[in-house]
Amino acid sequence: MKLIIAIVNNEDSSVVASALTKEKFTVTRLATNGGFLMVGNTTFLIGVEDDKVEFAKSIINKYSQTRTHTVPSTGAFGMNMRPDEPTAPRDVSVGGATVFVMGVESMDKY
Ligand code: 2BA
Repeated sequence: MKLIIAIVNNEDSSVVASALTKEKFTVTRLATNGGFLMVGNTTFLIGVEDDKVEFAKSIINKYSQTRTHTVPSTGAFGMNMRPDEPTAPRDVSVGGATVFVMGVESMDKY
């Protein structure tokens, strides 16, 4: 068994969750924040049998889009923690999803 940890843009999270549950995957959604942009995203925890990992990843990939996020010139972001040193606005590419796959030693439900 594997645990998929998938970080998905909030704008894609509902459609990703729907597509996964439609295919009988069980998912947990966590409300998370990126450390760089410090904006909300969604982290999915998905426990899957080994032979279903690629199928789950293909669904996440299908519904997760790449977007451009403009970082303003203030210092309130991870890239520039000093408000007295403003930087020029810049565009950052975000996503699609960032996906980790981890081995699971055991899974129990009590
Ligand atoms: P954030 O940390 O807010 O990062 C948003 C986007 O900013 C990233 O998009 C990347 O293009 C850029 N970025 C992040 N850290 C950077 C840095 N130190 N210098 C320059 N640019 C940087 P994605 O790579 O698509 O990541 C989207 C979100 O996925 C991230 O939000 C974070 O929440 C998560 N993530 C990505 N890679 C991760 C990793 N290795 N470990 C844990 N979380 C990760």
